[in-house]
Amino acid sequence: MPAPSSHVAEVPGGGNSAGEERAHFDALIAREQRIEPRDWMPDEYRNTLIRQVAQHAHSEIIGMQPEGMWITRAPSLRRKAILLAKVQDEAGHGMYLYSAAETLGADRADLTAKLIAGRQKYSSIFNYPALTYADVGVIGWLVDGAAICNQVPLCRSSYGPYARAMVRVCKEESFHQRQGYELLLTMMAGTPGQREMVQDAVDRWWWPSLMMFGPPDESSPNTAQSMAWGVKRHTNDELRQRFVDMSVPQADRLGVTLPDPDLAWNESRGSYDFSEPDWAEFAQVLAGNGPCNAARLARRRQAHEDGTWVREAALAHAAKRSGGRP
Ligand code: BYC
Repeated sequence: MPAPSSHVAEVPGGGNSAGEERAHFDALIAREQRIEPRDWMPDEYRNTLIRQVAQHAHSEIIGMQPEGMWITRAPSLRRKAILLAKVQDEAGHGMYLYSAAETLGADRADLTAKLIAGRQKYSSIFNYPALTYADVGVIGWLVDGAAICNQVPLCRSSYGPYARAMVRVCKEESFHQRQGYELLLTMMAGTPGQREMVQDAVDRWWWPSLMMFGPPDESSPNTAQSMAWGVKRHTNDELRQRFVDMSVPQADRLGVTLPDPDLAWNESRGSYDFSEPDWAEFAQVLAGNGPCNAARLARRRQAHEDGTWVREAALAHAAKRSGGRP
């Protein structure tokens, strides 16, 4: 189905003066219609989107690393094929998102340069190590599960190219979550040692997964404005609660214990109560001091350097085909 159009004719007042353009933008947002690359938009809106979309793209690309190292060590051909497909999907998500950032005027090479110089963020979750094959399952179940909670509402984000990219990304994330859960169900039906590996991985990934949703609402500097613009549709705490409510019955079905002694159903709220993640640890990870920050950036930097000849060859080929025209 086509996305709602933001064509000028649908909102009276779409004009050329600065005031009229601002009014047109505000009217599109108020009507929950999409902003498209051709539309005028305030610099702050553009910059917020470039910030979020670039961080999102970087997360997909850096996010290939924790699981990627298990491709050559997968326990069977079937598991290897599944994991290869998943990690390739993440690369594809990064590419859609860099393309969405380009529609805002960002330059892909510049975004990559900022990432590898440590000047742009990526999700905190990928600064934790994947220690056993059970981590592959738990990343699929919890990390992709958290990503789905966060990203399904982004399919209704006000910026058209970002929202449309999210539709395909969410379909693929759904497969990613299921393959993780299916792997864990298989391991839980295995030996006591396999069940211990799963529980250990759940203990390590639960809290970082809750941190993926960002700081608590009262200390989130960007949420209010991003919600007013329809860039975000829910606050960080709303989505975190949704994720906990979704995960508890899934943990019960698996037969694992979530590592929070205060996790309890709250009848009056119709939701689970849960403890606060360690926000001091979150701040440390964002400051570059998580267990794997240095290794993740070093690996990304190396991959970028190793790919120099490919970029040069592609550019030379494109120049030759265009006969030297820009
Ligand atoms: N990690 O005011 P706030 C995947 C930053 S990958 C790092 O709440 P906002 C997958 C935040 O950027 C999917 N930084 O900000 C791939 C801000 O810093 P700046 C990744 C974080 O933007 C491979 C500051 O803290 N998903 O699925 O309103 C394998 C204050 O925060 C984090 C996305 O990127 C964090 N966790 O909300 C498997 C989703 N949280 O920029 C799976 C798209 C916060 O002011 N992004 N910060 O310096 C979003 O929805 C929002 O940007 C956030 C943060 C909810 C993350």
